[in-house]
Amino acid sequence: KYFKSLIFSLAVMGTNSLSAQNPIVRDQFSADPTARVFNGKVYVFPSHDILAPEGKGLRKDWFCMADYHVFSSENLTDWIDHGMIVSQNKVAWVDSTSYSMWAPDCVERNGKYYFYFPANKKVADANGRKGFGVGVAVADQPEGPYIPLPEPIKGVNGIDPNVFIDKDGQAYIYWAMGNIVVAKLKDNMTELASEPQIIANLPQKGLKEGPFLFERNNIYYLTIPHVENKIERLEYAIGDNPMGPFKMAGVVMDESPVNCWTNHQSFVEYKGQWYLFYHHNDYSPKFDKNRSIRVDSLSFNADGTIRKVTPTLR
Ligand code: FUB
Repeated sequence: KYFKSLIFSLAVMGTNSLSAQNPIVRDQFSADPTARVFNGKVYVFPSHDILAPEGKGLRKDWFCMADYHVFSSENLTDWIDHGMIVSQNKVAWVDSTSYSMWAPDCVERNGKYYFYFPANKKVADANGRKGFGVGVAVADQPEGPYIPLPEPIKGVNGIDPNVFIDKDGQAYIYWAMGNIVVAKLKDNMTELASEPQIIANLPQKGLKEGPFLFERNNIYYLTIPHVENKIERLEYAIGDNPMGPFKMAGVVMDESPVNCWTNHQSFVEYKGQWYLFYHHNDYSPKFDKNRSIRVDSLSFNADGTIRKVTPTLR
């Protein structure tokens, strides 16, 4: 389970500037990385891309994901794969023939770890909706074991959950379904405390997935992939409230120059340095649904705007 990135190296290039040899997971495909700092270590919760198994009636040209692993590191060089934490076969509400375990998140509250994941539902809800729901699995440690709740979160129909706990203790959940949606979470972290609302003032087109919100110096950054011409560009909007309104503020990372349709981001501060986690199809140049997670350092201008990150692509 323990592996060392072969040529992952960190080279100091100036104040607060590091470049890394990527990707960071090399023995399996991984995507949609959410990085969190728990107990002095960085934990990364990615999706786990696989090739569609034969004989299951699955599209060969689409995303295929059956489970999640979690990885941790104390130095961003040596990574431990803690193994599978949640699988589609073990979640009561998930259609285990769908291979649809897309981008997840994990947060800690009062010593419990809440892992949020989207997947296709087995049965339609009271409103007749099947589609994607968002489930929660709970653990006492970031590595697990995680116990999935028997039902998805009521009122959340969509993909790519992201949870943010503000300084006053209020938790928010963001997700995507046509638009970017936000709602407050109850303290139990598993039920909505407010009606879902579409985040106002964002571009009308091209925001389909992957919201990730973080706060720095009282600025709330809503980061998001934006697609205008087939390939996603990582952008961000800023505001002074977790529910918005937000104002689009710039680009964090340009579109892939070599045709990876998706990108998906998370931001974390670790030992005084900020990092952007994202993905690219490093090990699958001809099939961009088999991706690999990456990390690069990130910095801010004095006014709080984000300096664009150039990916350390090979
Ligand atoms: O990994 C499947 C989907 O692709 C994610 O949910 C999106 O964010 C995109 O990365």
